[in-house]
Amino acid sequence: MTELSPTAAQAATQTATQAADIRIAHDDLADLLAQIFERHGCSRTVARILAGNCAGCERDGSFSHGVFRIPGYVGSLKSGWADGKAVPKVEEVGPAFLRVDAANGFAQPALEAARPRLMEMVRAGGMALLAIRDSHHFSALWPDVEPFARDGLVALSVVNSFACVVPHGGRSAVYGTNPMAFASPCASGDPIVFDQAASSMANGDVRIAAREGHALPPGYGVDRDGIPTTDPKAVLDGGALLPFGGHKGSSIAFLIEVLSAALTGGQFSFEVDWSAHPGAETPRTGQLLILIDPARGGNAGFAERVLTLTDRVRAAGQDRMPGDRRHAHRARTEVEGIPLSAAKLAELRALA
Ligand code: NDP
Ligand code: PYC
Repeated sequence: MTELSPTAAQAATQTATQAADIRIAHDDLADLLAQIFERHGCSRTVARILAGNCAGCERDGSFSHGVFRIPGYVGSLKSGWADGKAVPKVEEVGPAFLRVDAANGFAQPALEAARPRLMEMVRAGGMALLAIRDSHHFSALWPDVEPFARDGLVALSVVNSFACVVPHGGRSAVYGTNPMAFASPCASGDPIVFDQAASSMANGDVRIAAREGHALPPGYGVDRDGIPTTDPKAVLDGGALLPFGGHKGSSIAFLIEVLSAALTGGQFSFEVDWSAHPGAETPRTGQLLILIDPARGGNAGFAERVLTLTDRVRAAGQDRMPGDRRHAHRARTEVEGIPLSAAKLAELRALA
């Protein structure tokens, strides 16, 4: 097995581009995916939101959460685990605090339902918090935060998933891969956005590595007996990932469980039990989003200040900022189309 290098996302970009037989425009892909979601039980509104989100991941080279995820969405819908017709219930519980009961639906429609009032709150009060519960988040997190930064806001979001990560020094999986995404306006143009799992890598990338026959880097996972392994299949088959950065990543994973589940009223990752729903893959948990209007910080030049910082980081030798790869991928696929293999397109058409 060849080892994944240098990051899972870059390796996947290479593989996807090499395997591409066709190029498809973002809107055409979104239309096709919306047909799949509708066919498998989503309302038109939910189908369009999930399709746009998933096509956006494929467009940006977020392959661990692009079309690769469609069978998992379909599995959750067909098995009755997730409700594609759920109507989110938005409740205002304070001047800057919105709560949404996603009613066993997807997290992205819950965010869309809350968005107008959330924007009014942050414009009026300088900040706003959104707590989503009983929701399924099966995607990258950057699509949730990046649009807010394009509107001049700072955004931070966390979501928990399903138990597949051992706590530092632990023997059994407790945490999900638990991503955190942060977005900030930056005077150079595109916002600065990072979106990263609290685990050594995303579960989706482990699955892609298993499919492609790549070994994981050492120190990323353990097998079902808790023995360190670089075999992605051993990690998936009863094994687990480690948190990134030892005890520090473990504490971040803990924080994300507290904010996404305890605070919102959602389930902890270790409480997700889809055993009665064969084929289900979307974790039923919760999500927290915090928005801040940086103009309230008293610095009218906030975006310039962020640019000053990123310039210094680049000058110090960091060859790219988070989001650079994705934004470059987006710029390229908007011109050339999104690369897809003929086999994947046929699979999607069959599902539609
Ligand atoms: P990566 O490690 O691939 O990337 C994490 C972040 O670091 C990205 O913002 C990336 O930017 C940036 N980055 C990567 N390499 C560099 C570098 N050399 N210099 C500077 N920045 C860099 O992500 P993960 O594997 O941790 O997560 C992958 C995806 O999986 C995320 O989108 C996450 O939301 C998703 N996920 C979703 C879960 C869910 O429950 N819904 C659970 C876990 C993960 P860039 O994007 O430009 O490469
Ligand atoms: O890739 O780790 C992951 C993941 C979990 C839930 C959705 N994506």
